[in-house]
Amino acid sequence: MEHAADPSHPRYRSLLMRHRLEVAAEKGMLADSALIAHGRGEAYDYLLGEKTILSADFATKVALRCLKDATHPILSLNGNVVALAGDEMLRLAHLLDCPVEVNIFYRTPERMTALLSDLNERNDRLGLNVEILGANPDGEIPGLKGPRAKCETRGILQSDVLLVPLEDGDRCQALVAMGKTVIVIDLNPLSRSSQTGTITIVDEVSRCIANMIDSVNLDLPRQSDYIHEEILQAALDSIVGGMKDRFKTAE
Ligand code: PTJ
Repeated sequence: MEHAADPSHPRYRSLLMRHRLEVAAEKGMLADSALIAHGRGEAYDYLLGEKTILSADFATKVALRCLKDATHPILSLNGNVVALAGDEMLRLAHLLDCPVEVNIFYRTPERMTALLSDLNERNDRLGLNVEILGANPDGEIPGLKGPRAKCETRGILQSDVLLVPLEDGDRCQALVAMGKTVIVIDLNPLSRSSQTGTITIVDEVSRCIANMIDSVNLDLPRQSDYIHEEILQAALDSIVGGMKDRFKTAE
């Protein structure tokens, strides 16, 4: 059930996202710290003007091209991502003809079951047949300790290009060290994941995936046109410049 708030309300989108998290929390899908992580994201999104900035739009298109050109692309999903953008992720995986893999930081059997069953329900409701991995973790990401290293051999382990929204910095670094192209979606341009990913999209996850779906048939820029430091700096500039613009309007 979606949120009952009026779509014309200025904070509708934000209320809708919070509601999605509340529903997911009730179903046991989320980590205890999921709402804290979301709050940090919301703060950055507010500073970015709650819109896709130009540099993020460019990074999105480069990332999409990498995913389309990959031999074994995969979309890695955690609790927050399934809650906020589960449908969009499945639609994108369908368009790319690739699997998704549930891969969570705070791993418990109960959360894995809740997330896998939520995704299976979404698949059915959307009339899609996306392969959903994560139930049989028979591999490990080298260099990481504990349950967060677990993954599937024919999923994350064999992938050459991965989409990892809201990723943990250590795991992002470990995946890059394996020689993979790691595409990060993170509203915080200063996070370790943003810094260490191969391609970073500083945007809200559901907005970013909707943009990817809309861009799937466009002529897309190449990875060689992407300059990581410039993309991150542009996001920081947008946050600072955005504030200047707000003060100008207030004068
Ligand atoms: O489901 P699990 O167990 O894998 O846990 C998921 C969370 C997100 C709780 C876990 O990975 C975590 O604690 O993440 P962090 O270290 O808080 O990092 C989350 C990053 O995502 C932060 O840099 C936030 O700014 C950013 N973020 C939060 N919400 C969004 C976001 N980025 C894009 N879109 C969002 N909606």
